Amino acid sequence: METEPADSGRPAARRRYDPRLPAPPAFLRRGPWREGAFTSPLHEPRTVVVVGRWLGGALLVCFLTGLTSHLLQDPPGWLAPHLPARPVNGYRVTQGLHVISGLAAIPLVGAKLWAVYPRLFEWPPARSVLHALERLGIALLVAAVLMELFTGLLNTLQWYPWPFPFRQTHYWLGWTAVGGLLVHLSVKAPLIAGHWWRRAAPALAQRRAFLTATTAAVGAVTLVTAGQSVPWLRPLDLLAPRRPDIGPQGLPVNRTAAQAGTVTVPADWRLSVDGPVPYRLTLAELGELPQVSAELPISCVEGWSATARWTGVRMAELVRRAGAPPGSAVRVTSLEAEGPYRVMEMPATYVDDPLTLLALRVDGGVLDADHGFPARVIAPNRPGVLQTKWVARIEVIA
Ligand SMILES: Nc1nc2c(c(=O)[nH]1)N[C@H]1C(S)=C(S)[C@@H](COP(=O)(O)O)O[C@H]1N2
Ligand SMILES: [Mo]
Repeated sequence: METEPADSGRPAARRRYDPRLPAPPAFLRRGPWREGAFTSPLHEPRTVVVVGRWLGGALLVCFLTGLTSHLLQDPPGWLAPHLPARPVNGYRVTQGLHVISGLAAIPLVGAKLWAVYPRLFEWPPARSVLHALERLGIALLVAAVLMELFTGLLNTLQWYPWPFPFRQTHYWLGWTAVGGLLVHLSVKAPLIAGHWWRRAAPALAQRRAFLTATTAAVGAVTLVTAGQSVPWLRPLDLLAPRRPDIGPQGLPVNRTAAQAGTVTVPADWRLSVDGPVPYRLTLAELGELPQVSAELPISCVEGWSATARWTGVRMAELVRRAGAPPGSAVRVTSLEAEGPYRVMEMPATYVDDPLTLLALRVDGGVLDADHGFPARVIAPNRPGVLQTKWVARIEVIA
């Protein structure tokens, strides 16, 4: 083990205050402001850079997959017609990565903040206007990242204990964090470059232990939660809020029929299809149309995903029977009285995909009430929130 040269006999008890700058007033030199308040040798740039690289990687993956999710769920008008219905598991993978990288970032942010927190008690608090702005920027960055991780974690628990809308807030805070991160990286670029390579810093046994512990924490968090979206990690899925195989018909439910207030489907239920040639069908009549089966996942924005074998009528077939040409988009309305997922619009790429179904059955059985009986939408590469349950009406809109 190497130690840094130290006159006190203690490794790396660095001088707190720059002798060229005004010292803090005597009454302040207590607690975290006293000389020698921080004794760990790990409050140093190499440790910060190594943890920062991992954290930066996790945040980058989290941001890009989050952006993907946002665009798939709520695309601007110009983008909607270009969203791809393939790969079938695309959204499952990106959303799985979003939650995995976000959870991994939690221990990483803890390690990173611990390594740098003595800087909070720097003296003087700001050396110049520019320095004050930089510190303000870091405060904003830290606040945005912590809020993102906190709201995202609670979202996976389906817990929304705040008055603001989750998705928009999470989206704009994501941009705030990325903006703050880019400024931070450019300001710190020389420092980062100077400590990027191992040879630039003295080897420290404590650093190695700290980095190993951080890696272990990230590994543990990932292993006990990733099973909610990665099938072969399912047996280890101890801490994730969902086991993707627990629920009616072996599939989880995000919002039950009771929660949605549609427990009873009217006895005279008919599917209405509106297009150039509108028509209505009973469940029995729907069952007489050509039935198609497809292996498709439900990938919830809240982090879990599960694949099932769905059987029903192709959306394209229903639209064709209404006299609409290929390339038509539809609006689907649920029996549900109210709720953010009652009405859903589906661009033509999904409508035309041969795997997009109005499903009547799952894994061989009639749909459970909680999975959307009598009929639900299931389409490839789409967020779970758009897989509308308890369908009442399909309208051709373009
Ligand atoms: N009408 C309606 N459809 C809905 C929902 C809803 O609340 N209302 N929840 C959606 C969400 S968020 C998900 S993840 C999937 C879950 O489907 P499952 O409950 O069959 O697993 O259904 C979607 N379809
Ligand atoms: Mo969901």
